[in-house]
Amino acid sequence: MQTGPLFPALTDPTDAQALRFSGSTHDGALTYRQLAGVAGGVAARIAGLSRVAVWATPTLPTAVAVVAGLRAGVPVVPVNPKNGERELGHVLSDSAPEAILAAPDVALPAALDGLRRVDVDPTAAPSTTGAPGDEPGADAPALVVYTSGTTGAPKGVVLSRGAVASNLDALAQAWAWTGDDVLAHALPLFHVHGLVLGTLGPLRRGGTLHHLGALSATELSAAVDGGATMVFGVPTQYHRLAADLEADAGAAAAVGRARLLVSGSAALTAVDHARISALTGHSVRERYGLTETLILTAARADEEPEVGTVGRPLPGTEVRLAPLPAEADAPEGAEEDGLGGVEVRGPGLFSGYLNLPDATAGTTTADGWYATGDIGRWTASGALALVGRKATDLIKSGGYKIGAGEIENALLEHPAVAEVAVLGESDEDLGERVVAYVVADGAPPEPDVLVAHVVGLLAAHKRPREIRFRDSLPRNDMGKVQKKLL
Ligand code: MCA
Ligand code: AMP
Repeated sequence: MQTGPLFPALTDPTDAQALRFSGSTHDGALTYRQLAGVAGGVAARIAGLSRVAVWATPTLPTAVAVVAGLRAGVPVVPVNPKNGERELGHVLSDSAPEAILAAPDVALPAALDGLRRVDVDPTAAPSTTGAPGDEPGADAPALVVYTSGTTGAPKGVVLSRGAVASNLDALAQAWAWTGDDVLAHALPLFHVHGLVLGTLGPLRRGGTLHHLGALSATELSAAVDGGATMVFGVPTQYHRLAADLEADAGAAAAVGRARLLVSGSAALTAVDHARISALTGHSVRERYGLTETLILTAARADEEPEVGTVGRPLPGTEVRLAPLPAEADAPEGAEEDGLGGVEVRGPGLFSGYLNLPDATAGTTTADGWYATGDIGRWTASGALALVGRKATDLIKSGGYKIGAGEIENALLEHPAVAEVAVLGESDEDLGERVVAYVVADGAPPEPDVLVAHVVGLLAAHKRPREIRFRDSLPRNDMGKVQKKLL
């Protein structure tokens, strides 16, 4: 459990580099001394607030704003700046922040007009008010991260300071991650992967984050030549990087000089694993987690990973496989011995869904086990292999979790849509892509009209990549759509 400050390196800061952002409109870098000063200034302005939102562009001001919130002991709600009108409205009304933290030159949407704006300028003069007082304890909330469920609007996952700290410390053990490491990635800063692991991770170690803007061969090879030692990415990024590196042997050799490549948020295919390995000489380490649980398992840096697995449970985290109920929407081959529902118990678990006590109560057993909804099996070496998910209503596209119900609800609001079923189909680049089966009310509209309707309400990455019109949808005796038959 966390004791002491979340970021020890900010307590007695040095001139070592903490943050570096390149490839975006807010290029820039801060040492620990500068970060302590600037974040301290912002922290002083928000101290005492109950919660703040951060306009989470992949930029230096976002990282500073989140550190400021954590230093001030004010829970932070990172907001996806590409949210559609509907998601943004929901996140704001549900999380009720008392201020929005953003870079000074960013134009914010009208939905934020009523909120106090706190400009975060990394070049501002450092705080003269000195170090903040005592930090809150391990149980205090650090972040509220919004994530899609199978139905309804996204839910706010409350993550405590202790959960964040203990999970990062366990990952540090697995990957021999120290203050000497420079982590390179190009992940968004409103999810656990890019924000907790990718930003708070290096800062907790006293090391460096180098955010690249995009995980291209050019950016990444230059970053490694400039000292980056570790790389994080989602499988879609590694898939695209492999294609880039196949055309650039020099860049592939440079990336090979990094210490560790890590993939997560979705499954890395064996093909892309082999491509990256042939190009760089590195076996990519996979790790597995959920917003609600943080990271459960990881392939270790000091062991050759078993391809097709997500490694062993992290120190301090228990993982078990529960028998699958007979009626579970199990993936093909589920009858095979050894498959079970992945459950986890440990210090990384969330504190609950914001404002949703009933939904929260259903997620964890009395003795602390959380059912992930994923299906897996143990391999002989004790690593976890994931084979599927119980719900057909959750889609993982490019590492983003997308709830089918949210898109179905949006489509049903269109007058030309009578019935709809949304599901994920396998996609080489995105892992899964969103497909909508629609029964039209009258003459079927142009597919583009329905896609534009969804984009008007939700983030563009949730839009259907394909609309397929049907005369009817297959339903069971209860009237529930049987997506497996589509
Ligand atoms: C972008 N687009 C997408 C996706 N991303 N469509 C479907 N699925 C996606 N994932 C759309 C955009 O809306 C846009 O549409 C067009 O593609 C190009 O957008 P752009 O921003 O240029 O996209 P990109 O740079 O190609 O993005 C691909 C990406 C991105 C880098 C793979 O999806 C990404 O950053 N994924 C990471 C997700 C992530 O961090 N997940 C962590 C959550 P238009 O042209 O219409 O505008 S999971 C988690 O936190 C747990 C704990 C874990 O295990 O890590
Ligand atoms: P999220 O709620 O967005 O954090 O997504 C969590 C889900 O991502 C998990 O329940 C898994 O289905 C999936 N996931 C995360 N990491 C991996 C991985 N390494 N391999 C396969 N699936 C993963």
